Amino acid sequence: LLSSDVETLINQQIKKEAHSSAIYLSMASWCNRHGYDFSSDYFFKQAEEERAHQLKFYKYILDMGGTAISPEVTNIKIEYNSFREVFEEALDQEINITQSIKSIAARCTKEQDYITLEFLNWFFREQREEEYKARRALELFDVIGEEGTGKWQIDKHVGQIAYNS
Ligand code: OFO
Repeated sequence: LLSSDVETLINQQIKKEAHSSAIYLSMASWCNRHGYDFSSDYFFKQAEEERAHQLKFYKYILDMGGTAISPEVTNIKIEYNSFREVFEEALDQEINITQSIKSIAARCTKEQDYITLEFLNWFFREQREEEYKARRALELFDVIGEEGTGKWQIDKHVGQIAYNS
């Protein structure tokens, strides 16, 4: 059984994952509208992954006899100032999510909730991968450069980002 504090934190996390998914969908739209089709596909995929994270937390609460709450997601922005800004915000988003999962783990450690801690390990591995991909995408802006056909090259390389652990 989950303590009410842990259950609340996980329900908040469900909302954050749903929010992440919606942000990525919006990024996919922006990239597509500006001709960055590989990046658009990349963000579509990220949106699906966040949805999967949301459901994983959701089912965990139910498996543990708690009440999973279907979140309301609002305030998703539509416009970005630049191609680079999209990726800067994607990296910030991942770092925030990692921090948020760490806070759940800190609470679980205090309560000796080893079952939830073990469940969270999957997410820590996932966040390592997610942060890597977001950081790698942003690095492309510096290593390739945005001048000339740079943005076109960056977009193409975003389509090839893979994580090898
Ligand atoms: Fe759900 O991990 Fe990314 O944000």
